[in-house]
Amino acid sequence: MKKSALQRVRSEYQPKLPKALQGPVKVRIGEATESVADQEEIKKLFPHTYGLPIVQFESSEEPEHVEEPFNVGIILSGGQAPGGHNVVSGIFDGLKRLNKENRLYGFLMGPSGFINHQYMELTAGYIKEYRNTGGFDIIGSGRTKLETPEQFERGLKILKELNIKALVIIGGDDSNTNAAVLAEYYQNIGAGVQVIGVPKTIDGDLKNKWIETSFGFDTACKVYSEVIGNIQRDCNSAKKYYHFIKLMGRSASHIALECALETQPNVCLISEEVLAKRMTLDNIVSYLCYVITERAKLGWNFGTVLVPEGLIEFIPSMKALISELNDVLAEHSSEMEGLDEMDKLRKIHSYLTPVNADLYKSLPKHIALQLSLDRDSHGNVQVSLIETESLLSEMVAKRLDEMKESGEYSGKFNAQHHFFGYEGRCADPTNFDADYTYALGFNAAMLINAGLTGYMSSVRNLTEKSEDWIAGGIPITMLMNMEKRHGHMKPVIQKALVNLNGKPYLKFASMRETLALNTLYQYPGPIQYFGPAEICDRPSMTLLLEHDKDIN
Ligand code: FBP
Repeated sequence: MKKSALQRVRSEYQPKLPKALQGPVKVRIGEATESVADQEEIKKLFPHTYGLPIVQFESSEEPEHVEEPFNVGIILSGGQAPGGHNVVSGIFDGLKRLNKENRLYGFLMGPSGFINHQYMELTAGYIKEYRNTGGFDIIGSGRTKLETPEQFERGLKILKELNIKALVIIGGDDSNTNAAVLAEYYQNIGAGVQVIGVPKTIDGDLKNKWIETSFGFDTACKVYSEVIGNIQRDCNSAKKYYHFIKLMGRSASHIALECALETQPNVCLISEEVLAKRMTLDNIVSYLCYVITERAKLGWNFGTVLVPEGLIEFIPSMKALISELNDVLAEHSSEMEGLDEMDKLRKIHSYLTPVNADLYKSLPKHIALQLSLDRDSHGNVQVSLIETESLLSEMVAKRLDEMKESGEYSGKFNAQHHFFGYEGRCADPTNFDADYTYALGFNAAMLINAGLTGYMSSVRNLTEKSEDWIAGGIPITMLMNMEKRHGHMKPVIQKALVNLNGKPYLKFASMRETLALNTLYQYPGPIQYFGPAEICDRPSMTLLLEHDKDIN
């Protein structure tokens, strides 16, 4: 693999570990836990892995106790997130510190490699090429849902063949839900296999007190913020376009909010607020037109609008439609096969209740079709395929035309559309993500050595220096609740959405009107790997604000 000059130097970077993981560890057992909701149902579904205690690692004077060398398997699951390669490096280094004979196997292309027995041994020489790089290409990733006993049994066969005693699943909320189900299954049948999860997702929606952020969020937001800043300079130079910028994040608006704090655009929509205020599509369009007409009065026919990817699902009327569409598509999928676009729309329309049918019909055809695409393997609408940014700008343009006719608006409106998502998912991790992911991986090796299963690797205190980070594990079941998926109630990890009483949102809300009616863009510039810590190691604004830190 030919490396760029930066990659060559960057590959030498040695991620920093928390003090507790720098030498032998001992385990401190904390309080027993409960799931975030639906305790009785979750307890019944996870009799062996429910209610386990939180654990924390501390430095030990005693050498680590490792009876026999052991083997570990890993799966990279779901969307790519910067730092995945360092999780693998961290696990590898942790295993080798415990015993030089320990081995690490990677299942190829996500959970399907596990089920279909496609794997490779990850050796020191192979891993070296991937240290501190972005991407999941070290073994590939995939979205196959691990959920049936047949899949678990097929996986167990290869685990036994390779003498693997623990499986690490590096994934988001859905993949970690699968990790919990698998841990419970193996525990129940006495398979002698531990399962450990690692919190990954650029979306930033897998978090709580013990998982302060999911890995990849920091890097992805910094990449998007750099490009949004560049667009804002362009916008402010030419002064002739409104840029509608959709940002990944599936349901939650954490990425949009973080980028807004970093770049100070004229508008940033927050899906969670839209839901809380029960806003309609029409209300959103009215707000955008208000900002555009007010700016036009000041002579400014340009601006930037950040749109979270999941917005459409949070508009209550759209949410009701999508929820019914999910059920209709799940129940009648076979009838849709082979239909052309118009017939598919007609068929779906015929199954909808009158209110939803009317709304469905009123949408531009391309948006109705995008809403009717197959769900992903976890039953989620593939929001990255819905062009919300163009839906909004089309509706705004139409409304502004009407306002022009009635004399309420006399400006010019030209829109540009952007969607930033895939651009940031495989960037080389920031120092923060490089250190965090390496620590998460190393820590996972320690959780395995402690004999734990059904746990998620937890490294916290992240706004402090990395040596002061706190390492340990939390039972995955404590993150779970019951939700409807594919038409059935299922135990799943509850998504952490933007908290409207939280500091990041309140900070943005306090600036919103000023940002809308002025031009106060910030230009964060590219990620820096070398230089002063305040530039290179600074965590996300979201994390800083959530920890009562100053962001100026
Ligand atoms: P994960 O939850 O698996 O980390 O993926 C997040 C994400 O990047 C979302 O932001 C986006 O909606 C989705 O993946 C896109 O999925 P795909 O890579 O399958 O197109």
